[in-house]
This record gives sequence, C-alpha cells and structure tokens, in this order.
Amino acid sequence: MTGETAFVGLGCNLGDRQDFCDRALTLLGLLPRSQITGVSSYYETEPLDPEGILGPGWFYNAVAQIHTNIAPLSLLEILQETERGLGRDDQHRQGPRTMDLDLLFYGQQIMNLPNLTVPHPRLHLRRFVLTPLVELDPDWHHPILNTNVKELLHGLQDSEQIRKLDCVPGDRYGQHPTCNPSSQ
Ligand code: A4P
Ligand code: MG
Repeated sequence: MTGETAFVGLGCNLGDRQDFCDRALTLLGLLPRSQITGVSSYYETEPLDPEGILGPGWFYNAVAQIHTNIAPLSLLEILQETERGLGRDDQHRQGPRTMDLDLLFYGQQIMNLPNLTVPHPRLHLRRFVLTPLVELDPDWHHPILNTNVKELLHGLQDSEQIRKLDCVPGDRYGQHPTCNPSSQ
C-alpha cells in the first residue's frame, strides 16, 4: 500500500473542547486519499505557556494517526483550513484556540521548510503530545533524535499536569455524552 503514516496533534482550550475535538476528528475522517488508523484518548492538560498568551483554560489534547497519500505541504494547508473551519481566530493565532492541528510526524521524513518543520520541532518536549503518541504507537521512531516516543516520554523531566479522560473520542452525540476527568 502506498502512502505514509502521519500523526496529527489536536489541541483546544476554548469553547466546548470535547465538541471541537470530535468535530476535528470528523473532518480528518473526510480527508481525501486518507484513512484514520488510530485515535488516542482525550487528555486534559495544563497549558504550557511560558509567554502567558494562551489564557487560563486547560487544553484538550489528542493525537490522530492517519494513513495518507496527501503530500506534507498540502496536508498542512488542509489542516490550517480545518482550523479556520472550526473557528480558529486568524487575527490572534497565538492566543486561546478552538483548534490547533499540528503535523507531528509524516512517516520518517525530515523537512525544514519556511512554513513546515517535520517532525514537529517541539513534540519531544511535550507530555501532552508524547502521552497520546505512546498510546498509539510506543515504538514509533523519531528520525532526528533516533529514539522512540516511549523513550522520549520516559526522559521527560517536566511537571506538566495531564489527565486522561474517560470519554470516547469522536463520540460527539453518542452513547457517552459525559466526559469525566480521571487521574492517570
Ligand atoms: N508550522 C511549522 N511546522 C509545523 C508543523 N509540523 N505543524 C508552522 C503545524 N504547523 C507547523 O503555527 C505557527 C506556524 O507553524 C504555522 O504558520 C505553520 O506554518 P500556528 O498553528 O499558527 O500557531 P501555534 O500553534 O500557536 O504555534 P506553534 O509554534 O505551533 O505552537 P506550538 O508549539 O504548537 O504550541 N499547552 C498544552 N497543554 N496543550 C497544547 O496543545 N499548544 C501550544 C502551542 C502551547 N501550549 C500548549 C499547547
Ligand atoms: Mg500549531
């Protein structure tokens, strides 16, 4: 089968966070020449915000694994279009956001373009990215750091708080309407 495995990070800290994540997954499921092959749990995460610009709201974060035949730059464009479709404020992109979609990995490709860096340059520092990645594929290899995501997570020395949520990802109006935080 041709194509690549891509991992897309979802992040929302504004509005109905579960609903925005569910809607983002629905839209990712409609990507042409692509198929979602895995979705992590949702995690509620403390904002990592050294510059104090993201607002007080905790994030919902998750990662989707996608098998895709869309080229990386086109995929980035579609992700940005999807963010806009979900109400991301282009005037204040760095502030609180209804949806941030980051291309974390695109197969084992390494890219350093003006508007696209892959693997995402900060993913290895972030518990809110590594935890859902490990849930999906602990052995996934980081082509620059030359180790897997499980080892990267174990090596983290931060104190970022993150809680796995009970809700079923993508189950917007389904049988599990509530979403109760539970300690990991
Ligand atoms: N860009 C380059 N490479 C990529 C890539 N691999 N994926 C460029 C996506 N975009 C990429 O992104 C800024 C620019 O990055 C874009 O123009 C794109 O061409 P943006 O989405 O407009 O803004 P941003 O997301 O605020 O910036 P950035 O630098 O991606 O922020 P981060 O590093 O993603 O951090 N804390 C918690 N708990 N949970 C979060 O989700 N997110 C952030 C955002 C900070 N703290 C957080 C969370
Ligand atoms: Mg982003």
